[in-house]
Amino acid sequence: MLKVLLASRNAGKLREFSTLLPDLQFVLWPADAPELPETGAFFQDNALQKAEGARTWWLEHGTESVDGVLADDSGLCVDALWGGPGVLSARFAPGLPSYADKGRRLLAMLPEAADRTARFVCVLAFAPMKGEPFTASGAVEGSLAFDHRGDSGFGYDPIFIPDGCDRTFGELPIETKHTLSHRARACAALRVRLKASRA
Ligand code: ITT
Repeated sequence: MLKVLLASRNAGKLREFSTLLPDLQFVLWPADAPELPETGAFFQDNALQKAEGARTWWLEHGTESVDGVLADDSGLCVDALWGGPGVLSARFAPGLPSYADKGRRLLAMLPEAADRTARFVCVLAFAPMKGEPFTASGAVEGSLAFDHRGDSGFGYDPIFIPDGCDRTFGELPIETKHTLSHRARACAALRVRLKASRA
């Protein structure tokens, strides 16, 4: 079983990875480790920056040996906002305390007749302790709800309705999210890459 350092502090992502990648043994990013910079313009840049930054830090400060480092950069891209908040999803409306408030603020930015199409995007970067990092990505198409609905999942789940459903990710069972989410698709692609790299 691969032992992997998970370079994320997002509790929602951590919960999902333990279900989506059951064949990996995770070591959590320590509470006293530094914030990982994510200064890129694209999800891919940020995912690689986090994975490589965490690998460098772990090589010097790590308390146990791991096979590699996994990082996730993801976000909600809204067509009427020219793809925003996108890579800035975690930094959107920084003055608002909760994701419920951020979600409502995002919905309020859309004029009533606006195109509501949107997608969640996830790019995973895996940096082996020895060797070149690689990425795997996934997306799920959908639309923005008119209200904040449901409290399942995390982040912007309560305002996003995946195509083919009439409920938000906040209302759908987590098992349904795991069959079609951006992160589920990225994890499926990652498993294929990991398998190929070990063959
Ligand atoms: P780490 O960098 O420590 O992993 P982060 O929360 O800063 O945590 P990102 O920079 O990748 O992570 O930001 C992701 C943003 O997109 C954040 O606001 C999430 O709430 C949101 N997001 C990503 N995936 C999501 C999902 O499956 N459901 C709801 N919101 C999601």
